[in-house]
Amino acid sequence: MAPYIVELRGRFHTPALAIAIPKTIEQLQKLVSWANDYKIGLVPQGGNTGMVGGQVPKQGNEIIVSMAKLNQIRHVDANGGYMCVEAGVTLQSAQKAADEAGLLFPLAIAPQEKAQIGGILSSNAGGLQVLAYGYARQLCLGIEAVMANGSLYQGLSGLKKDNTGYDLSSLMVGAEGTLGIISAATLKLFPKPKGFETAFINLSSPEAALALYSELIKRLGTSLTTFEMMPDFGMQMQIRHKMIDNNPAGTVSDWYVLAQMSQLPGQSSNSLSNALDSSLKDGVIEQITIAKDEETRRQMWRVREQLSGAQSKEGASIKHDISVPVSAVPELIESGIEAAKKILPDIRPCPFGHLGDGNIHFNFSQPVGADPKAYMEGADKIHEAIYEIVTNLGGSISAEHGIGQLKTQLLKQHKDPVAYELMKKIKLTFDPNNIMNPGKMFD
Ligand code: 2HG
Ligand code: ZN
Repeated sequence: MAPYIVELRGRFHTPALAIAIPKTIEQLQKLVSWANDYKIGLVPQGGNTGMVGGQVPKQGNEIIVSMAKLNQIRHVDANGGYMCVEAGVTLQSAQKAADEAGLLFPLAIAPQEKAQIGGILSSNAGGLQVLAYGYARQLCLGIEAVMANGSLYQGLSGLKKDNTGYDLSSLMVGAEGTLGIISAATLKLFPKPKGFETAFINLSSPEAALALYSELIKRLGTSLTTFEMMPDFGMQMQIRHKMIDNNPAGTVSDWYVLAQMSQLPGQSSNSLSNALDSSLKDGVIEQITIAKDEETRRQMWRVREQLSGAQSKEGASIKHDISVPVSAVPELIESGIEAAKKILPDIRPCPFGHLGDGNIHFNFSQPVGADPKAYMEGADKIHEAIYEIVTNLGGSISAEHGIGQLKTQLLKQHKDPVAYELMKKIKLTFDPNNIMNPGKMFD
């Protein structure tokens, strides 16, 4: 059972009653209908890469439903610009299928070889290219799902327009398996870029990063596909743990930005470099390193993608996956660090992530040499301080990782009360016996 119940963060340890691995949609329907008759909870699971415990049991009497074997690419419609894939298809295989058809499936989260489409949609994942292409819900045209009574909702559609009442597919995307189990989906595809311009940028502060972001968006619009920020602590950790050979920026600075522009067919090249040059002249940034080849481009991406893993090598971390209006990010970071240091002076802040989406992973590594357990026991005070700042800035307590079993209380506290009550009623309507991922989203 271990591969199914042990998750990335090592925070949840509840066993399951059993693991079921359906090979056909009919088997999945029969399993769900049987579970509904006997009121047995089902926990749908994709690549087990979720960060809030949505994909692992909470009570200990649930069956984990692995979607791994429902992994057919049903079809790719290159002219229509979409493809239909089953839930267990990995992100990497979906990207490959699009690529082979001469198109792009732009969702970019790590680890691509593990994360599966069903989990990505159920958790409405975001990632490193939301800026230009949107998050999972915006990349999905429709879904097929097994509902609590075993019936099959057939909402698969290649239609760009379908204005026929409630959009149930959209509702089930991001529902974290609490309304039904997504078994397949139609996904939007995009023109493949002719190439990329990727840069690693040294800068002195989140304010500078925000100024750079606003300049680049003005000049490049949606061809700016990635804008990610990280502190030097993130770089130092990766060097210390030999996860990278060297700093791709060449020199050390307090902060770095990974920016990428996709050269879409018909666009002139080199605009990222031009835009960056002018920010360099204006003194907004300190230095620019442009990836000269594909290997360097990949290295730059790796430094960003490995950050979460690097933090786990550094001991326990207290995490906040939050969003605020983009222009409030510098204030968030400054006040957040100040508040956390007041509580624990040696705490090591590591705020990083999707600045262009206003989504910062406001993580804090334990002080050097501290006892991880004792550190995590003090997490509530830090959470309280950070969530208070987030709320005052009009932000969200979960920007992209969802609610799972980790944030059920926070959801209750922070969601608009009218929305929260309606959400509970929707849950009851879809799943009256509470067999669909029980204890997730709501206690
Ligand atoms: C990322 O952007 C992921 O790297 C993980 O969403 C963030 O570990 C984290 O806090
Ligand atoms: Zn993220």
